[in-house]
Amino acid sequence: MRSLFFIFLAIHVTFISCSDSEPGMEMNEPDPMLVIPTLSILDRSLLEKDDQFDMIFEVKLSEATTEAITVDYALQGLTAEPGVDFGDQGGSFTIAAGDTKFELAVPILPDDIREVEEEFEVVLSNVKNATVTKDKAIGIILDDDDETANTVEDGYMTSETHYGYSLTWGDEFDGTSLNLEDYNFDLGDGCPNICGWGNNELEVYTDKPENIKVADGKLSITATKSGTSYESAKIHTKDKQSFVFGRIDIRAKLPEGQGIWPALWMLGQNIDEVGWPACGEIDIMEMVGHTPKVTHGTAHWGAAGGPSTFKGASFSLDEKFSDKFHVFSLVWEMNELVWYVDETKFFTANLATIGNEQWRFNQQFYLIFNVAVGGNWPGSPDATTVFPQTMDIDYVRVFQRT
Ligand SMILES: [Ca+2]
Ligand SMILES: [Ca+2]
Ligand SMILES: [Ca+2]
Repeated sequence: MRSLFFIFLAIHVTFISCSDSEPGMEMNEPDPMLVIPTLSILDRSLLEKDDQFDMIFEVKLSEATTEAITVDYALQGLTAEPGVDFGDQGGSFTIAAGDTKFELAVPILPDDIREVEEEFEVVLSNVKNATVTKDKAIGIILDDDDETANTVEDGYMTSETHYGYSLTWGDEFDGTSLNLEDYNFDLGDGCPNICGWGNNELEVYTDKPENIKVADGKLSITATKSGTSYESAKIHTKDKQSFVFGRIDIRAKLPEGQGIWPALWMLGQNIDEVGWPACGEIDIMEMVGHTPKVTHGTAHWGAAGGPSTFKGASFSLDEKFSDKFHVFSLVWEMNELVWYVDETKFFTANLATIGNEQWRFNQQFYLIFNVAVGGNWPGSPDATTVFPQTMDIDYVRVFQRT
């Protein structure tokens, strides 16, 4: 409203000045009073550091003008917490007449906790004497802390709450049996529909306590060997618990050895309608047991019937994933998947890198936990493989943005 009034005033002044001088002389010269620049604020991404510092957001004008430009701004926590991760004051600022930019400083507050990357938003409003082309900027705080503060005796531990999220569903495995309101078993060897579970795997899945149990606050899935046959377990939450977007934390200690293939993964809830891999697959964690210090995160997609196209990355530790618990996290937004181990980011898949036609990940997915034996990727167990082999899961927590 006020800028409209200003334009009206400027035109009025021009009109009067024209009438007071020679016609045609000043009409060709731009009147500086008429310049209404466009204003934008740029996104910013910086390491957290150990001491407080200012994250500088550049506010740019398309050109200088003779009027000062005043702007109000507010800071909003998305996954970064106001007053904890960044200074939470808003306010106003002025771009002096003749200047084309302003540096807006937002204090970034340090801590010693390892975290996933955190976001806040700078929102501009009530801009006078400029039109606005971009009135919001995302500030990303990249973590630079080591794992020490988040490490307990048996491994890495994530917080029970995350700012900007609420817990949608989870399982701490504090009972004495699997809650069948949340999970289904896959049983057998996959035959006749998908013998070897699509990968020429060797195991037969059971629901026997030797292969799957809930005790001591953990879900344990154990691969066993009897003669030349192998038994293990596989559970999933299809039609019972499915999700779209959020942060998923799974704390697990992995098995190891040639031919052992633990996985914490997801499939599109629409798999029965569209088939695999058209439904999409998100492998939050896979490991092949002959490389026990390396896990993998992967996204798969493709036409029904396969083969799948995929993109992923691996994450390596100095120690074996079977030594201690680690937390495998997926931070999943519209058009973006980000994989973490112990809150260290190691892979991002997004619309830009996978492509709009191929993106299957803006829909409901369900969770799957299993330990396979043998198969195309790891190959068969050999004389070095020790049985039984167990994957312990301490918790699975699904958080969604509030
Ligand atoms: Ca922080
Ligand atoms: Ca930190
Ligand atoms: Ca637990």
